Amino acid sequence: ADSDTEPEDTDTLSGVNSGATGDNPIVQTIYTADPAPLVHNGRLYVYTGHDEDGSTWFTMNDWRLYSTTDLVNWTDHGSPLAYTDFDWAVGDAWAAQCIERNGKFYFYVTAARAAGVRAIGVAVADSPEGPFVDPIGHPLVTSDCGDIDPTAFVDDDGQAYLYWGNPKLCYVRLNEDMVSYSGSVEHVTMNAETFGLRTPSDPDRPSTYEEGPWFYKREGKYYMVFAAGPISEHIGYSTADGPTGPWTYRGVVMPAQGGSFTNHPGVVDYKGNSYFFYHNGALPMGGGFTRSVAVEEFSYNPDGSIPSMDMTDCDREGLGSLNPYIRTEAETMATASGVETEACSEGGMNVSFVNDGDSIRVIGVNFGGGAASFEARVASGADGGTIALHLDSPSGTLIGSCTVPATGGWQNWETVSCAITGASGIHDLYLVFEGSGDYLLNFNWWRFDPA
Ligand code: FUB
Repeated sequence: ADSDTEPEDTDTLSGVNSGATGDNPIVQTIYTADPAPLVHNGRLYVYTGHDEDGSTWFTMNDWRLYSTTDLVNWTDHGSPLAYTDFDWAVGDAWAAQCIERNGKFYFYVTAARAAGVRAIGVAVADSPEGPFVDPIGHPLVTSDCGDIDPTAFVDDDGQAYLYWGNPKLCYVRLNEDMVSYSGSVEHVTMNAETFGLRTPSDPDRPSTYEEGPWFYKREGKYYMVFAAGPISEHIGYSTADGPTGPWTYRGVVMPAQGGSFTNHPGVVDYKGNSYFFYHNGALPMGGGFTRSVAVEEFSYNPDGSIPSMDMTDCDREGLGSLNPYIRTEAETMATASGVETEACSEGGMNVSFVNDGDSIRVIGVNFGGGAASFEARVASGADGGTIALHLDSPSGTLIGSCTVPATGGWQNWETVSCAITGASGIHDLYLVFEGSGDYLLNFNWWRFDPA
């Protein structure tokens, strides 16, 4: 990120970000999979896997992190962890979940310990954004369960559980340190009653359970939401009165849809609503190995059951509006057309690989009584360009135009400003990039000043 030459723009080559219109997928700059939501300090974080562009297998090298406070604008936090952070791992940064206990964040991951041989690892950090380190230097669990897809939960009595597995569903009781366990690996009973009748039957899979368990407790009931087969996967769920079962199959949460033969659930409550995260192949060039994370809002039925949901590219109502008079990271966006992100030398991420006509949409910007000026933190190793600010559509009312000069390097940051007229009330803000040449500018953050 601190080089003065832009590396190859691989995402544009594969077409990943040529523009989605709805609020799903929530990430439109890279392919993401296996969502794992976590609420901390009033923010909703979503950890994801990362399908490499052009993958023809689950080629995944790192995990990614995004966060929101309104469910429409997502901030890109980059990669908090990669398989290379585990000395013992050789690849396969597959499904993971991060949970908090006593102010520490425990990131349970799938990674390969030898080619095609996977294990469950753990990394720990003092913040949800990392940096995460492997505190034990070896896999946390290896077993005969098919060691992928960990999900962890700390019960009200302080006992923590780690479930995982494909084709089996297994669990261990984690110790209070969260990085070791006591007792043996337990195998969960799988049959039609516990995890659903599989049709057609499969000698290796006595129920619909495939993989991707998501374990949590709500109003005294334990939930196991999981990817179910046969392939293409749908999402099913079971419930139990205790943390280790016995489990009772409850039905389908999401049918097989969306152009990816896998799916992977993540369920969370945030600001009084319930959200179901999953993945599909909805982005351009998307499919089974180039997936994208999406989310649906839902309400539990009065008896605690989960309704069945379809995948949508919905236009969600934002939970509140965005204050443009405090600094907003440029990598906070509802929809991204053409742009990418990369690590920024000033910290966090910046928007990168910006071409003429690319744009970012930020939903629900509350200009209040009016804005007088706009500031942007920018860099350009080329000739720069213009950030044109439009309301409500990429060609809507033009409220200002900010010129970005050449700054002598893609990470040589300068703050530029321009006058604003005609911005008051709540609008979607489109930041439209204009200029000539291959790449125009990089963009770290922006802020308006009130009139
Ligand atoms: O993303 C790689 C694997 O695909 C995950 O571990 C599974 O849950 C499936 O989504």
